[in-house]
Amino acid sequence: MEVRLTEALQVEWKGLTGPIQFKEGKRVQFKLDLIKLKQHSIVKVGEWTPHGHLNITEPSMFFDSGSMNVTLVVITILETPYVMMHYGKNFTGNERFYGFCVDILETISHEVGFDYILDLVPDRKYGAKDPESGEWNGMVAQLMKYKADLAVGSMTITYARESVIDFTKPFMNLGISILFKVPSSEPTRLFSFMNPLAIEIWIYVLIAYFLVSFCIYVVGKLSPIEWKYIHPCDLENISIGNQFTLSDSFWFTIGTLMQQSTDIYPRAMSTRIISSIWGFFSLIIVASYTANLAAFLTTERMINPIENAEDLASQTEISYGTLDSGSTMTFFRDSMIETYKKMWRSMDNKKTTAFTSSYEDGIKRVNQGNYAYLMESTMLDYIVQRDCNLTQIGGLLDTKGYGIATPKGSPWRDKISLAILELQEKGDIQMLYDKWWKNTDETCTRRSTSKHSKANALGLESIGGVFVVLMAGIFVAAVVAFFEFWFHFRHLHKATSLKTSVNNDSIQGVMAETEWRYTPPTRCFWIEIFEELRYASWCMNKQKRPELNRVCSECKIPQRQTYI
Ligand code: CWD
Repeated sequence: MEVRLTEALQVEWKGLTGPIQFKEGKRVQFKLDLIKLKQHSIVKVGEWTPHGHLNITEPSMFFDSGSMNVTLVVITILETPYVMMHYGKNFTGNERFYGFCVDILETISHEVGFDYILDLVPDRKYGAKDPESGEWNGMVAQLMKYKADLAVGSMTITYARESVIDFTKPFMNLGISILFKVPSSEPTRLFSFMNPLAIEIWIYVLIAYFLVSFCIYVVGKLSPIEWKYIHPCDLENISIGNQFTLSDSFWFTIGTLMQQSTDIYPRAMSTRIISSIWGFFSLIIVASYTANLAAFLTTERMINPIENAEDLASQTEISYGTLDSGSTMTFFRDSMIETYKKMWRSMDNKKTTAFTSSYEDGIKRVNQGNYAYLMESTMLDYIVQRDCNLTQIGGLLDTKGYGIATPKGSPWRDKISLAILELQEKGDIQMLYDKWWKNTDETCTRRSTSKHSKANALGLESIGGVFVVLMAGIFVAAVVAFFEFWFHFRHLHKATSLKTSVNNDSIQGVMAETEWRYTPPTRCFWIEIFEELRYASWCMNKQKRPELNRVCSECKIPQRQTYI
């Protein structure tokens, strides 16, 4: 053995377990293994060093009983129907407790093989971390301090908790939802008949009515077929009139909309197109209105001021809150979603009123009105099945599960997780759920929900297409009217040109003396068309249509023609 003695009373040599050093008479640089005797072996469970002191590397070894006759300390919290309590002298120890979670615990204890002492958590809290001090409270703190082996109840598995304690596999899945008072039914109003269509549809129908009436008036004016002789037998009196006067156009469209016929019958292709499209439009609007009116009359409409969390966040009239120091509260506190952040700010500002110490307080406040309670859906289901004045609003804001909590590294976690999976697969947990949620006499009978109106005012998204069809129809009719006008005018122009040239021969004979020569029309056509359009748009109906007395400066022909 080689022993080296250095200055300052230091000695160092290599032993069987490695280097051995002494400094100033004390041993330095060494490590002690902490071992545990198991049934068949010795297991290293930690180590001790002069600097780091004790470091337990296998904490689970300290929990492993190795025997079946172990009694675990289980803490819980009262929460109907998970854990409830019998009060009175007749009930002592575990007998005091009953409920869904108590049944699960009992079943698991038989499966896994342990006894337990069930007791309530002293501060009656599930457990939340104080953001300032970093301290935990409730059942989580009890487990962290190893004051209990298990925490059983409606304990939500969360990320923050999972970092300080362990959870088994979830035995129930849930999410946060909104508990609110059942909305009152809407009072009947004098103008309820307007409800089937949204207000913007009424406005658009009115606009469409004016537009179509005006279009039919203009198209009627343009279309030559709509002009007819007022006195067809009086050859001396060549008066022509148009059946689509402004007032008649309005009368014709309202008649069609009201599904009544009028004595005006469109004769031109263009006016027929526009009339058919308006007829189709009227049919759809009237049919939709009638069908939706029936739905509105046969169902009871409910006034629901809020429909989801966004509605809650965007108003200030209805206050809302959660259970204090629970996972619902921490969900809003830690959320990164803008709506939930906003809700948290609102709740945090009204700390004293927003948070309740028990969910019963929350329900009481909801029943008083103007308050929404954000709570876990499983509990919410239980409540709404029993209190017909309360209802769930919207869906779930998140999804999570309830698990049984253990201290970090507890050997019971995996065993209980296995037992939970087995109970789930066998359907035992579902049976327990039915027992505590459904098979009781406390459930209330709700009025048939089919009576509650699902009828909504028809909006642009439902019948907006018919307006598009109408616009397309007006466009087509306008194009057709233009062609009708064009072809008729060309025909007319040709006829008058022919007549003029015949006349010109004789005029030229007369004019030859005055040395005037007729020049064939060039820009005359466009001036004529302009004149004709002006006549069509300004001519008041049932007036004697003036004979065209166009003195066309371009053509230099004094014309006096009768427009037939
Ligand atoms: N908890 C909660 O935060 N909200 C609720 O509505 C109910 Cl019923 C309970 C507590 C939660 N389960 C937790 O573990 O913190």
